[in-house]
Amino acid sequence: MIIGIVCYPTFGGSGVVATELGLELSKRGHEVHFITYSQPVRLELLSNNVHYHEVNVPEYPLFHYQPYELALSSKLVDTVKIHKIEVLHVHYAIPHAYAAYMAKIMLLEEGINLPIVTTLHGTDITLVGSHPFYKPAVTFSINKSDAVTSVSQNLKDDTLRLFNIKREIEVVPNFIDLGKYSHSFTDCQREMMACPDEKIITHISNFRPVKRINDIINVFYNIQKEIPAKLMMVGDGPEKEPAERLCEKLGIEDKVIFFGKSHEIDKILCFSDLFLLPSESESFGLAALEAMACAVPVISSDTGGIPEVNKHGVSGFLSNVGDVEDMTKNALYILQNEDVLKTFKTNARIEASKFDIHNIVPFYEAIYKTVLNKMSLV
Ligand code: GMT
Repeated sequence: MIIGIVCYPTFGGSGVVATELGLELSKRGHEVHFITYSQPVRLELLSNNVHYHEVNVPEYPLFHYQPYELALSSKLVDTVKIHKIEVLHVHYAIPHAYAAYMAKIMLLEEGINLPIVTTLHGTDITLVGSHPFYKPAVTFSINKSDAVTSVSQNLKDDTLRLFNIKREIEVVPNFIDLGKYSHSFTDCQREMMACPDEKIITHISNFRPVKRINDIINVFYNIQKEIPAKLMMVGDGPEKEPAERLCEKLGIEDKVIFFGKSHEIDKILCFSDLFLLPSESESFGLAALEAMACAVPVISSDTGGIPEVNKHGVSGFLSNVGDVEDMTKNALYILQNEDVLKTFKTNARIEASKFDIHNIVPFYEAIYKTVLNKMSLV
């Protein structure tokens, strides 16, 4: 198949999932075209069946807001025609599903019936999409897609609760390429980060308020009072600076390393003992899954789709949002006993294997085939 993929090219989970999906589809013999405003961060290699088409939005001073949807839908029309794209998979409803529908209508005028598959990732539904400013357009775009998927059962339930959805939503969970995370790094430089007796705790995110960064610092503050430990904070975003200030205030700045954005999260995870994800809401928690794939147990909140990934008492523990004391207790339970830590590490990897890319990507292929067949009947 010739598949177009529209996504956000940044470090966010939806862009990562879209990129990994495209790369896997190309390995399975499909031709994949990424269409977005810059090359996706995990799309390092282009090849004869992986292509990238940049959407440019010319700056024009008359416009207070530059019309990205307009530029994207025009680019989609051109790219679909030139490369004979058969199915378009858009990740994140806003504005991708909306722009895709406009492209579909324009293409129909030219006799091309392009099926649109929309994948809902979470923030497009829970945090942004349900805002009254966007809700009618998001509802319309979802209902006009030829197939809709969500990355967890919880997100599907939220979507059906928050929007007036008239079509089936299929749950296709996020996935992980376990092969990528199974080699033990010869350059896993643990000693550069911590002393042998120090436990290493890690958090990776885009440091938005929804990630509850202060809870991470406070849980770590409690942990390091009981056992030697270091905290690795990976990523960047609005809550990073306040977090650095909080570490200084608590006097733990020498025990917390802020990495900023990193392309080497697998290398950081390979020396981690525990992952913290205390988010306010999280449709899936791809970062937790990536940690588990590296055999790192997860202490998380019991919110959104996280319980579908992190199994309480098996791959880690779940606590109520904001319950720093419970998270501390659970973290210490895992970290203070080497046998317990070993069991949780093994379990984390086993649970992650349920989301192996090779098991999940065929679901998307089946959806593409179904929508293509439906188009040919029209
Ligand atoms: O929250 C983020 O880190 C970014 C956000 C995004 O839009 O890329 O992530 C969402 O999609 C990911 C991939 O499906 C999910 O793993 C995240 O849980 C989800 N974030 C939220 O729901 C807050």
